[in-house]
Amino acid sequence: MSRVEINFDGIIGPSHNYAGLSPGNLAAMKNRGAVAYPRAAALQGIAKMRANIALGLAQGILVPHARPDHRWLAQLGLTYAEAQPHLQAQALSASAMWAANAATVSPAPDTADGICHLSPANLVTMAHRSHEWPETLAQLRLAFANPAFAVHEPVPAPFGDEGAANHMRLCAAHDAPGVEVFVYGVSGGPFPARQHREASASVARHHRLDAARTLFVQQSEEAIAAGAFHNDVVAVANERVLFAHELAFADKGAFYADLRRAFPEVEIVEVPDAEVPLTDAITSYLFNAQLVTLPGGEMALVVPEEARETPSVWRWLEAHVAGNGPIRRLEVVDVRQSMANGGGPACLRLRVVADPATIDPRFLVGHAKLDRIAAVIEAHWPERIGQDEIADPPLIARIEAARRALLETLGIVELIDR
Ligand code: SUG
Repeated sequence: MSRVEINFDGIIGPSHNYAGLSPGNLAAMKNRGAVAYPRAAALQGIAKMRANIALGLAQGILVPHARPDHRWLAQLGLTYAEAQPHLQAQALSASAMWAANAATVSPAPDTADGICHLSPANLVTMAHRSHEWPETLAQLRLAFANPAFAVHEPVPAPFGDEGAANHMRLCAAHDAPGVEVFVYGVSGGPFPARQHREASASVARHHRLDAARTLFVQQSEEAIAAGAFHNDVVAVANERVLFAHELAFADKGAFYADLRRAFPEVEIVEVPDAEVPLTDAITSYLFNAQLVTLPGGEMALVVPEEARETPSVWRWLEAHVAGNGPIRRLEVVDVRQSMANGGGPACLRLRVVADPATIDPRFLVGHAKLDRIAAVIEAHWPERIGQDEIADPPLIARIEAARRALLETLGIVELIDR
């Protein structure tokens, strides 16, 4: 058996639109009301997956959720036609694309029972995301049905859990025991803290993690106030490397000391605020990059185009790669449609370390399957959605038919009538 890191990307759904639903997410609020291009968005996501495959990485998918979410509206006693515009937007959101918020994953080498644990995030802080978990749970139960995995129920409300976006794992190699770091927020500034410490602690207990190799770390209020609504906007880890902004954590001295104690091999690459101001880091999504280990053992950073366009960020990256830092290669991807809603390359993927043979093959992709998915997107995804169109019955019918066509193509028929 060989365990590898697999990136499961959320396929960008046919209802992708800009409704401005996430206070604290500066990009999403700035683009509220803009026209969205779901077809182009989804094809950008496919191109990102292809770039990862070309790097020699294993790739998986999670599929768009049923939108509008009629089950959720029914719980509110509404049909889509009856719902007010803000509830229509919340029911229609394609936010499940950001798979880093789908679940928290603890790979088998970290857990007491030697199986990989997954807990779907409840996402209770934002109404439009709070109804994602039932379908996420259904997808995880299909994809990870093998006894090599344990799929849990989400943490109960009101403890907010936003999944892997606030979780980092450091290890000598993906298949070796790791130190898991849970980053939580404490509200204080103008925006909500979406990850609660109680939720992180609950996930760690369910995942049967070793307390000596589990850290709970507070995100800095400054970072949340500057628009880092998830830790993965200001920090990312891969194997022995922690790559973080200087202002990411509330008490970085204590955190770094605890981390070095738990994992002496750690290499901390910290970006000073004087070189890359927090605002540049957040608008460029420098840290919302995929830090990946290539088959040859060296690390690459998959960054969005916006990182190349932000002078302070690109200067820092070029200097790092020219020096002898751990990031040896930069891969630039265009995910602008997702970025405009605050979702960068790392938001779009959920990392799972596992033997691919234990995963339902319908959720794994290579180029040939991506060709088939891209053909469905080209044929069925709406070209554009304006906010003044989200009540239109023909648009809704098209969105629903598009998802059905994709699930039929992938043979994931269990989810069609969700
Ligand atoms: O939860 N945007 C998402 C972006 C999630 C990014 N994920 C990570 N950082 N891992 C959010 O704020 C905007 C949708 C809208 O406003 O229509 C949105 O939900």
